[in-house]
Amino acid sequence: MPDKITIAVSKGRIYDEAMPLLAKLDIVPLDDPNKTRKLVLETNQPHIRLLVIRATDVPTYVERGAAELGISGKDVLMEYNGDDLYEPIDLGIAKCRMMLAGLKDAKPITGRPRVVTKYTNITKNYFAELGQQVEIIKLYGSMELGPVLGLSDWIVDLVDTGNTLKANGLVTLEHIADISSRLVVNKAAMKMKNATIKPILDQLSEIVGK
Ligand code: PRT
Ligand code: MG
Repeated sequence: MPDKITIAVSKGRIYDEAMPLLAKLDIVPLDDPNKTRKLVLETNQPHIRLLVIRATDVPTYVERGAAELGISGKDVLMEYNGDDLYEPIDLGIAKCRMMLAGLKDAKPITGRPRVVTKYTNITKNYFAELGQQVEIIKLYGSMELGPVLGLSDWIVDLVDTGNTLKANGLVTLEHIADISSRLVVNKAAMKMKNATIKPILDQLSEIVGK
């Protein structure tokens, strides 16, 4: 009997890009999260189910063992301070960059630069390494508005095409990190359910070429 496995994944771009990978392992959900209100999706494999949750909650579920596996953006993992998680595979999906950005026609900054972001830990660590004093202001969305409305000098956010920045008169200033989604594994489950988890890891590594 294979062990029961729960895979935590967020709806949206990660789900959309992860499902083709799982399909190559013959793991296919029986419901479409965009068409059902179910948060737990059975798959064609009776011992495997998907948990569809907020992106920022994936590490919490996996670290605490509520899910054995998860698929999570590197941005979320960098921001999350956990150590009971293995991060064995870069799946190479949902790629983007973590960037520092500011107004295209910015006035010179006087005093400590103010930075709006939802990634306060990443931002704090980034500027600490540079030895630069900044004031970090937490927002939960629409970070681009910070500099436009004079709330901040800079923003730290994810950038893909750059269209969102451009539409708001912002330009990138510094590259902080390359982002993609990673497979994460609960440490205890890695030992206890190794017979079931190891083949999944091996197949995924092979598929993504790592
Ligand atoms: O939507 P919800 O609030 O539930 O959660 P979420 O916004 O975290 O989920 P989702 O699905 O939007 O993003 C989940 C993950 O996708 C992130 O954690 C990243 O790892 C990854 N990802 C990849 C991105 C992007 N690319 C991306 N471009 N997440 C967000 N964006 C946003 C960015 O924040 C900005 O607002 O898209 C905008 C920029 O895009 P461009 O193309 O205009 O540059
Ligand atoms: Mg979103």
